[in-house]
Amino acid sequence: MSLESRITRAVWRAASEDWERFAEVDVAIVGAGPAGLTAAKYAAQGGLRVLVLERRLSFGGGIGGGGMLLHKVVLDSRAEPVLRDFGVRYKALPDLGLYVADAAELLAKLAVGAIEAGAKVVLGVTVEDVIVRENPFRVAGVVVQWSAVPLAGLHVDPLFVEARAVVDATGHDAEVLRIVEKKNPEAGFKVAVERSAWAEAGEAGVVEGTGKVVEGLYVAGMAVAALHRVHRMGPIFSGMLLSGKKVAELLMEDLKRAGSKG
Ligand code: 48F
Repeated sequence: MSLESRITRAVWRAASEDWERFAEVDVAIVGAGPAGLTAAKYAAQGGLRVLVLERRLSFGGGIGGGGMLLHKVVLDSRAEPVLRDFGVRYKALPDLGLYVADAAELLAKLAVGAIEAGAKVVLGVTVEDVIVRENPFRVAGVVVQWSAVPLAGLHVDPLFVEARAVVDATGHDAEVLRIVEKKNPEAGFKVAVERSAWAEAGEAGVVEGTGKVVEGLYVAGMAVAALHRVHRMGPIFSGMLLSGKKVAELLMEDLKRAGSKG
């Protein structure tokens, strides 16, 4: 057998084994930014089957751009336990009451932490819709498509991932929430837009607003700001990490009660 034919067989076989497992998971997290990756680690560590679906061919979301393309991100002492759990090194700036970390290290270690805890991260896929059930209304999974398909302007039917819980961790655009709101008015919530910058209020508000939106659908990270009209906060990431951790804890409570499919 030629090397070429073995390469093709290896990719197909391993990918299809994975996708067969992805057909049904405990948690589908949309977006591999700071909130999504943090949620993925803690939920997987807690024994849930977690799949992270990321549109781009890279992870980290808004981390990589640092602050105005400078390669540092800001955190504060509230994020310290999470930084320690992921092994992210940081520098304290006592006169400013802040920590700084390298953007590249933060995004790489969040991804490593999520993957090593057992979460699967798939790149290059876009969530374009959700699966729903009615009476009572609930979100029962996501509808996925290769990101290249919409870019090419092709009409191709997608595939499905059934999930006991879906987390919108898509950042500023709150894409999953907007899709659910637009297509399912009976879901009974409205998505607005985030408010202008107020770092302190934004950091607190994102964590506070993290949680269940409707049955089967949760929100974490900057998507919370769009839902609850929270202020933006710029390149400080404690709120994103704590929001990810909070949603994982809620998922474990809610799903473990019903028993994991792990
Ligand atoms: O934007 P993003 O980093 O969201 P986050 O985790 O963190 C926000 C901060 O980065 C920053 C901030 C805080 O200081 O203001 O913006 O809330 O990551 C969101 C990820 O979701 C992907 C997107 O490519 C990005 O990597 N994404 C967005 N929509 C979809 C998606 C979709 N429909 N399907 C798959 N991935």
